[in-house]
This record gives sequence, structure tokens and C-alpha cells, in this order.
Amino acid sequence: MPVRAYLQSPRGLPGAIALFRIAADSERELDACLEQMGSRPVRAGQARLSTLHQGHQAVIARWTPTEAHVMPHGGIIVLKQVESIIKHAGADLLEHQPLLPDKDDPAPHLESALANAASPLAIDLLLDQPRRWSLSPRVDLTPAHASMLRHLLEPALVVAWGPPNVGKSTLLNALATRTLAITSPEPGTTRDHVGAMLDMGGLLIRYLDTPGVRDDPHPAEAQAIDIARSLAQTADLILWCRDASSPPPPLPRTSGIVLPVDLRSDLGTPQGPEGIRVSAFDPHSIRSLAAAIRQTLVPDAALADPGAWAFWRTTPRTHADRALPPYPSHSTHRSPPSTRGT
Ligand SMILES: Nc1nc2c(ncn2[C@@H]2O[C@H](COP(=O)(O)OP(=O)(O)O)[C@@H](O)[C@H]2O)c(=O)[nH]1
Ligand SMILES: [Mg+2]
Repeated sequence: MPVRAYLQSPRGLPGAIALFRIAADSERELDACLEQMGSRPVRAGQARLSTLHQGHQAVIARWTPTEAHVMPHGGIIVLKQVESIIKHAGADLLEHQPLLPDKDDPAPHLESALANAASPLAIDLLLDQPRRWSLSPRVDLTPAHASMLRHLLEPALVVAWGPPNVGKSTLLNALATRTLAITSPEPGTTRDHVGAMLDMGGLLIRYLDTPGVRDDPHPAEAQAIDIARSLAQTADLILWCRDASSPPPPLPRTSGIVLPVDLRSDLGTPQGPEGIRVSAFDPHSIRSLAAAIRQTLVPDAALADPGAWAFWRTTPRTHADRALPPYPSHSTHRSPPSTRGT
């Protein structure tokens, strides 16, 4: 039988990576097919970055002597070109073949997890799972780390909550490195919440900028604040914002983590316990906040935990979900808090 190639990631929808499963009847045939595609040799049990014909880079993970995953960039044009490279290498391109999941075997789940992984930080960890699950005796991730790592697959909701005119919308624009929210010296400029998917050092998050919370809003503003409050109640992380002249508003009821943030720190420091100091004029402070957000949601200790990760037991996400606006859905999981709201 000729070598078979199956596109396992969704066709026609751009994702971080595309995923082809290549299956041959013998080790020699798979070696030859990968070579014809332009790849460097990849041994069984090895995953490596390789350059295919036409300069396309792909991660090639060879699970067994006769089966490999080829994972190029997920753009639609790249996918078409890699399909033609695979055909020219003599493989038959066949319809997607779902595999039946085994209870304690990560391999059948890995394809969809890799194809749908939200955060770049997820890729290396996922690729190392077959090795970790094959170790005997197997060591599992600590449950706290497993709960944090799910944010790599299912982006956490982060909400900026604070008074008007302290620089919340400016902060969103700085974190996004582009203009998403209107900023102004006038209090009450942000009426509706503004959402964006943001990459915090390899961790994708759903970020919501909210209108400022104040005591005497007009009716339309009061309604916008109420909506923002109900969104903030479902947040995984609340950035509790203030500046030197405006104290932070009361927190919404939350079981998420609360991170106090002192905005416009170039204008002075607020009274009371110190938060993370941020000024829109200091790019270093913006990078430090992005690092703190990543570290709070997915700490280094969780990323460095060498245990086996049952990643498929978290809610699977699909390409279709990624097209939705970043509004909270029905997430009920919570990370262990550092500070809790009331
Ligand atoms: N000095 C200083 N001004 C800032 C900073 N961030 C924002 N501003 C200004 O503060 C005002 C209110 O900012 P905005 O982002 O609209 O505040 P929001 O109402 O909390 O969203 C605008 O005039 C901004 O230019 C900062 O870090 N330092
Ligand atoms: Mg605003």
C-alpha cells in the first residue's frame, strides 16, 4: 500500500498549525516519504523542526517507525502548498480519519489538541506528552498545575476593573500594541466593554476593558457598568486598577484571582498597599505587567512540572470557538487565588 496522509486539522479554517498524519507500512517507506518532502531525517520518538520544499517550516513528530505527524503553519495557502508537497512525495492524500481515544493514552487526543491549541506555549508541552505518559513508573502533574495549564488550551478571561480616567483603555492599547479602545481625558469615554484576544508572552488571554466604575453615572453608563460587573464576576483574573488620585472601586463578587494594578504611576503612587506599577510612557512596565499576568495564570512552576498531563480532560476548544468574540461563556473553573474579592 502507498504511504497515506490524512489532514487532521480543520480544512478551510486558519489555525496556529495544520496537522497531517502520515502512515506507512514500513520504516523505510516513511523515511523515503519524509526525505522526498525535503525533511531532514527524523527518528522514531523524535520531534524536530524541519524545512520542507518551498521553504515551508514544519514540526515533524515521529511517534513510531511507521507513523509521523507533519505540522506546518496553519495558514490556508501554506496548507495547500504542503498538500502538494506531500502528493509529490508519493503519498495518497485521504480523508480525515478520527482515532478512537483510549482511556490513558494521550496519542489519539494529541492531534486535535495540537491543531486547536490556543497558546504557543502549549505546543512544546503537548509534544512531550507521549514520552511522559510512556515513563514507568509514571509521574502525574500535580492537580494544581494541571488546573493552571488548562489556560494554555482554553484562554482565561482577564478583566480590567477600576475608576474612570485612570488609564485602563490606554493600558489595553499598550498591551495589544495597537489601538483597540478610545482613550480620552474625559471620564466616561469607554461606555461598552471592549474585548480582545491578547498574547501575554505565549499565553493567549481574553481581555476585557470596562467602563470606569463611579458613584453617579448617567442611566446608560449605569447599565454599561452593570453589564461589565456581571462579566467581571466570571473572570479568571481581575486587574484591580487605581491611580494616585482615584482609589479602586469595590470588587465585584469573584472567585477569580485579583491583581492590584497602579496605573499612571508616572503621576504618583496611590496610598495603601502597593500594586504592580504601570505607566503608558514606560514600555518596561507594560512588559512587566504582561509577564505578571502570564505568571499569575500559568506560573513557571506549572510549565516546568515534568509530570504527565491529562490535557484532554479539560474542555476541548475548536477553531470555531476562536472566531467568537472574547465574551465569557460559562467557564466555572477557577485557579487557586492569590487574593480573593468579596
Ligand atoms: N501621565 C499618564 N497619563 C496617562 C497614562 N495612561 C493614560 N493616560 C491619560 O489618562 C487619560 C485617561 O486615559 P484612558 O485610558 O481613557 O482612561 P480610562 O477611562 O481608565 O480608560 C488620557 O488622557 C490618557 O492619555 C499614563 O500612564 N500616564
Ligand atoms: Mg476607558
